[in-house]
Amino acid sequence: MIQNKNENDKIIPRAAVVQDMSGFGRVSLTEAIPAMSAMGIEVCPLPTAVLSTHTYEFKDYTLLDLTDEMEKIIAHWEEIGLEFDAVYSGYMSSARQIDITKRFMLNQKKVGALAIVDPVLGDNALLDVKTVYSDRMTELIGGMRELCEIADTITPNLTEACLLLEREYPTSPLTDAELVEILNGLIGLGAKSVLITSVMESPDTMCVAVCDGDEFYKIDCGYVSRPFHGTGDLLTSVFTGARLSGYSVVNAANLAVDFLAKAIELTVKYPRMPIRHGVLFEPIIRDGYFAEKEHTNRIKRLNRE
Ligand code: PXL
Repeated sequence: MIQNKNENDKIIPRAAVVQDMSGFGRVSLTEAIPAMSAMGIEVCPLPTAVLSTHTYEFKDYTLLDLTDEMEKIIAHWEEIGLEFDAVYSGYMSSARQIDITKRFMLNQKKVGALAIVDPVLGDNALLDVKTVYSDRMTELIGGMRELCEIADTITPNLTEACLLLEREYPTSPLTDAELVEILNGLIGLGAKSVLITSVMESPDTMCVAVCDGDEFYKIDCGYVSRPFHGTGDLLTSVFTGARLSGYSVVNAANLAVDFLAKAIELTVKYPRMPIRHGVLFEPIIRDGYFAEKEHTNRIKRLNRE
């Protein structure tokens, strides 16, 4: 029953973000909330779990699973008739969480919400047989494929793209033709558009590959030879914020990549900052990045032949 119709009198776009809240380390909600709020989006967190830190290079972190609570939160939101302009999902710890998220997304899609899925499964070519073929991983990969089926946009990194398509992780930089093949494979899972992150174009250039319908692009990331943690969550957060602000898929991807490039440029000025602390994005927001009218255009067309 709708208790108060005004609940849906939106002045700015409203997004539900289905992710964990990791207290320290800059991932998931601690990135999505500040970044998207700074873009003028109302962010409504649907927390999947509360952790003391994220799980990369931290031992003995605490984790409170909120799967049961997710169902109650959704039930209350539905009871008050809340409608979202986007539902955006990221890291998920079980097939049941994915299933709950899928049902919520499908309901919100009926009222016009964009469904944006970051199929978080792993990174850095983490394709060793034991991890990939564990029961849990098989379940997660299957669940993520189902989410990809109903998504408007998916944003896997190259490792996740290979897991979703059951492809070997490439041992050398991909040609444009190979990239088109992988993008088409992912589109085949059901999404309308795809962003693949962490794609090596040559030994020292990295890009985000984009497919929107039958248009293919590469967005130049620059390249720094060390890992950065939590960047996938920031990228999808800014992408979602930009889509809700009226940007096309490729322009939203460009904004997200450019924002990350600025955060990485600042982070590398502090070489003693541990990788697990993530990237310094807060000063970029403080300095008004999203209020600037012009951002660097990093878009190149992908050669389809
Ligand atoms: O998407 C990154 C991420 C999110 N949430 C948790 C994580 C990680 C990556 O390490 O551990 C809890």
